[in-house]
Amino acid sequence: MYRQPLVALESTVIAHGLPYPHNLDLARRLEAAVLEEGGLPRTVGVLQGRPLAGLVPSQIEHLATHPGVRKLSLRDLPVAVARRLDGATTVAATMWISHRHGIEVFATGGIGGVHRAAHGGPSFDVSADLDALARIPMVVVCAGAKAILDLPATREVLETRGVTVVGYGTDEMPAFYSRTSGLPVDVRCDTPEEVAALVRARRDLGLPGATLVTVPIPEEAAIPAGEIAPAIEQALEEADRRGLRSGEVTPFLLQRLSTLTGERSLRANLALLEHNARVAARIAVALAPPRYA
Ligand code: PSU
Ligand code: MN
Repeated sequence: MYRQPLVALESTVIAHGLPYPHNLDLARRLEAAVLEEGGLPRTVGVLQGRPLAGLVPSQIEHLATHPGVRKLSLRDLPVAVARRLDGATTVAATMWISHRHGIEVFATGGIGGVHRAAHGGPSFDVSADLDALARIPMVVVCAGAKAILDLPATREVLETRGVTVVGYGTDEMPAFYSRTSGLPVDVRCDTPEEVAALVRARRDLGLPGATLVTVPIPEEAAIPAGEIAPAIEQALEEADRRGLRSGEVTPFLLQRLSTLTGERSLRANLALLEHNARVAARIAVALAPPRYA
């Protein structure tokens, strides 16, 4: 069977990660970027209880504009299906639906991970994304884990759960807004073909779980870690004071950061998302065998 260069795109970033109209514009730009690189985009979401991989423009617009759209992680998927709800899918839920649709490559911004502890003790807020990465055999292209998280702890969990972390053109895991984190990757790849070879090896070994391709944000959009750190601290304090929990935390932090940085973090987020979509498309093309006329 001919393997198509399909690239899954998530919808939580559209519905809950970015403000309107940037979100809708970005959703369209991501699909265009995948097409330009020779890939076939498939934006994933749930509409009236149907898990779909390949939303049409009116469905994407619906997710980008309606306030009642839920953020769906794995645990929420059966609820949305049984109750015929509309929902945007997180990295974890997007992986599940894409995998069931035979899609192997997926592009996002930053994965979820281990949240920082609020008062010294453990927070136990660990994104279901990490669990999905440990169990679902896909190639997930991202700019690392979101900088609002405990990055060293997130790195440790990826190691424990057997996720191979690739540095795309780098020896260090990028830190979302910043290009470096001081944390090591498992292997560096400089071309889509090198990534494809790793993915095939993982497939042949029958290993569960993902290959996580971490791509540094484009230089011109990057924010040095020292510059973004005070804004992150402030946003975290505010989230703590408001007693935010569960899925509310990440969208609140991203939104506050955007305000606190004069939208610099928003521009960085948009730039890295588009770049990741391009890299994912190139990897999908490298994984699709050549077609003979
Ligand atoms: N990447 C972004 N912005 C986002 C996300 C990823 O650039 O908003 C979303 C993804 O859908 C990811 C989710 O799965 O944030 C993590 O949420 P939580 O920390 O609640 O698991
Ligand atoms: Mn969480």
